[in-house]
Amino acid sequence: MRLEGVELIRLRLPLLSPFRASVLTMEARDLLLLRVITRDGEGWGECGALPDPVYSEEYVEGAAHVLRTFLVPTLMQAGEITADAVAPLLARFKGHRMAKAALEMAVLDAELRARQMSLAAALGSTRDTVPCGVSVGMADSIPQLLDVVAGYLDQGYVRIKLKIEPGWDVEPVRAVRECFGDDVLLQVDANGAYTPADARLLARLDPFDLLLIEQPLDEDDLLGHAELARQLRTPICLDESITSARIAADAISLRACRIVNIKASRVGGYLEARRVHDVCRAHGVPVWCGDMIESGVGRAADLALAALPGFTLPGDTSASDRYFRTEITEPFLLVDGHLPVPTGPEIGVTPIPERVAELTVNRELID
Ligand code: OSB
Ligand code: MG
Repeated sequence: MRLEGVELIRLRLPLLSPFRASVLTMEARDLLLLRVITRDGEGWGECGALPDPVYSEEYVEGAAHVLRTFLVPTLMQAGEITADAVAPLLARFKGHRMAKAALEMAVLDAELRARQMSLAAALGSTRDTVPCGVSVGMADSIPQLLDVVAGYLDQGYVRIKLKIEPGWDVEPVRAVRECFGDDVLLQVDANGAYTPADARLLARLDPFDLLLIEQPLDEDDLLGHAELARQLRTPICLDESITSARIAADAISLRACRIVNIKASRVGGYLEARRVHDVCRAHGVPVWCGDMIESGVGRAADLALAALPGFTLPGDTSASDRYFRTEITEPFLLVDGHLPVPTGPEIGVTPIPERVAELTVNRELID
């Protein structure tokens, strides 16, 4: 297909409750959607970048800039393209994986629509539904945290992830274990808030039988994670550090992690995410699907990814009402702790024009 134009759509989706992690507090999700226009139809992509460069170095305004200035013009000048060709065509531009991922996703969506094929089928996914966990932000007090966790367990979420940082780690974990018992699947995510000197503190989490501790150290500290792994019983899972299939292979060889969180946006797209999955599966390393507080567009594609056979742990792919009052697609509803894998052609959903219009801050057409 040939790209005739790309629309950058900036949305602001108010969150039902603020989300707090070591690196951010968010009250509304400011996000970037992409709509590619081709002669054969349109395609949608969502950019994982947050408004500020606090999770990774990318941010919404930066992603819009690199798309507008380099990535979109390169694809538009390339003539006939396929989704497989997007990453190689953009490879001479360094980094900017989330911006690239959004563009590849939109091209992939358009291609799958034209071929009447689902993303799940294209990726080789094997399940119809995906078990879902929920990521619980830091609270102002332990009783408030316990209320929030109780609510999610009532709704049927099959796994709880607590955001932690120094000063909010052992006590919240202990309180959740004491209140809800040892059977709850429980894990923690530090977003890099600790240093190698915190090994003894982090070892105090070992008695609580956590599934994993996610990204305790800085993203570029693979050796530090390997050293820390030798001092902890809790398995280390990497999120921010894993930016490609090659880095995943390196991290596994170095024994820096025993589990990998896969976010397509962080690794440059769903096609690379599939390769990260394949590398991990070949090494017997379990993976699960992360989330960037995405709208229904990203969620639909994430569910297709999370239906691959190596995704043996519940992901952060929560239902639409975990995040938003207004979802821009048909909402994803939790049934028995699971979400359905979209079966329709393309990534499985189409944004509802009125909803998009209602939440749009800015639209820009590149043609
Ligand atoms: O580290 O997984 C993370 C949100 C923003 C940035 C980073 C992360 C997260 C989450 C969100 O944990 C999980 C969710 O969508 O519930
Ligand atoms: Mg994380």
